[in-house]
Amino acid sequence: VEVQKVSTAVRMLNAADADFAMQLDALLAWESVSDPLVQQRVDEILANVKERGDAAVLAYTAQFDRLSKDRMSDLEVPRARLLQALDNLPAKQRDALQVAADRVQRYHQRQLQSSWQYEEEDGTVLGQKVTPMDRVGIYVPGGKAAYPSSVLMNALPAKVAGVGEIIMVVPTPGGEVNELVLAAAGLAGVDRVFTIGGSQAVAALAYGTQTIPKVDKIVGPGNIYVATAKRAVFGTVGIDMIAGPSEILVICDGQTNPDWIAMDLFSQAEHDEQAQPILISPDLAFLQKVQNSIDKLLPTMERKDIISVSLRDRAAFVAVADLDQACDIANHIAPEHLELSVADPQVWLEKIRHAGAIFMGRYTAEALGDYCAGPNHVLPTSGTARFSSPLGVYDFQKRSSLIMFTEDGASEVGKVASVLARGEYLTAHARSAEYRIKPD
Ligand code: HSO
Ligand code: ZN
Repeated sequence: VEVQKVSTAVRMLNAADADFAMQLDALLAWESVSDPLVQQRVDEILANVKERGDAAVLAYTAQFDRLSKDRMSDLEVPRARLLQALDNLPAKQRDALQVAADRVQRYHQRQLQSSWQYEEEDGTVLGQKVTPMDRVGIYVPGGKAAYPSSVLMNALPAKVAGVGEIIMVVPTPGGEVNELVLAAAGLAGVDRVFTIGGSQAVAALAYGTQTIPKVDKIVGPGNIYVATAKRAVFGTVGIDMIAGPSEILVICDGQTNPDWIAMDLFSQAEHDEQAQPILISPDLAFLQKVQNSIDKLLPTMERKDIISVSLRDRAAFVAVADLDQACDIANHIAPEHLELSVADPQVWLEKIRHAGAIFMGRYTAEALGDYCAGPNHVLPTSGTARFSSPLGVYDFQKRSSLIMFTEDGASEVGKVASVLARGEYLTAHARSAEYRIKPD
């Protein structure tokens, strides 16, 4: 048997190198796997569920999750069972979950948008009416990737938005349920839970079946089958983002305990072999110290196998001239998580334009944000923070425009509409407006 050496030396990039930009971009490149075979399989599953409903979902669940039931209702977890799971948790876990939920709820409360109207001089009223969605679906992965914290992060913003009904799906291969996930669903106020997963669950939520109600939007992470299915049903329903592997970018002035920084990098690396931890510092000696911390700490980590692959394949230390340059690089990367582990984070915050979440100061470990700081941990990855935002209450609210003219207003604005409509040769439009123009 070959003894595998755990390679822990993180690649070192220097921002002063001529080909630094190329090296960095090569490292950032991450192809979201799109497999034509998966696509074909998913299309088939979607079509089948659309046509046959419950029967198809039951068959796929038996096939993929080794869970055979006669009726769809046997795959529903009653709300009382969720509350029982919550009750049965050790007090310490229940309390922690409760504190996290309270903090997340309080933070998201601030994101609520409200309706508004204003009146113009002639009495014309314009405005925007904000409405929550009627029903949303939350996909929760099963097995090892089942995170109760993600149940809170997906369900609570919907709850705060005032969504009428929250339907959760979670695969339970072999019938094995995760009590913490059920408890989190109970706490977050999820209305109905079905133990189904994969593309068949996405299809059931998107099209509705005899038992599973059709939702308006599907959120939550999942494997390639789930992601492919979500992409395919987009348009029939809304979806949130399609997330890539987790990323953490730490900018450090060299004055933080190197063990802390090493562990912060590990904290995202342990999610996934493809997770990306990057550390930027103007202090070369500090980078060496963090490398020493990594060498010391890695063997003690439960998930050292995953962490070491992430470190080997996707991590980097970047030596920069100063913190200004560090911020420029951070903006180029647009990381999911950015730690500003520096003396004066508010000063450097000014320079940061693209990041999913910004963790300010030496005490602010990203892990706190993953669980209980309050902001959402569903964040844009793979540079998409350039144009998108954390999951929030606004993702579960939509807007309708409001327009109300008075007789005078309709007459005046109607003249403008008439001219524009005739320019487009749309006579019905023009005449509809002209009927309401008052004769002089
Ligand atoms: N860091 C993950 C969220 C998470 N961490 C859940 C722990 N549990 C999102 O990027
Ligand atoms: Zn995490």
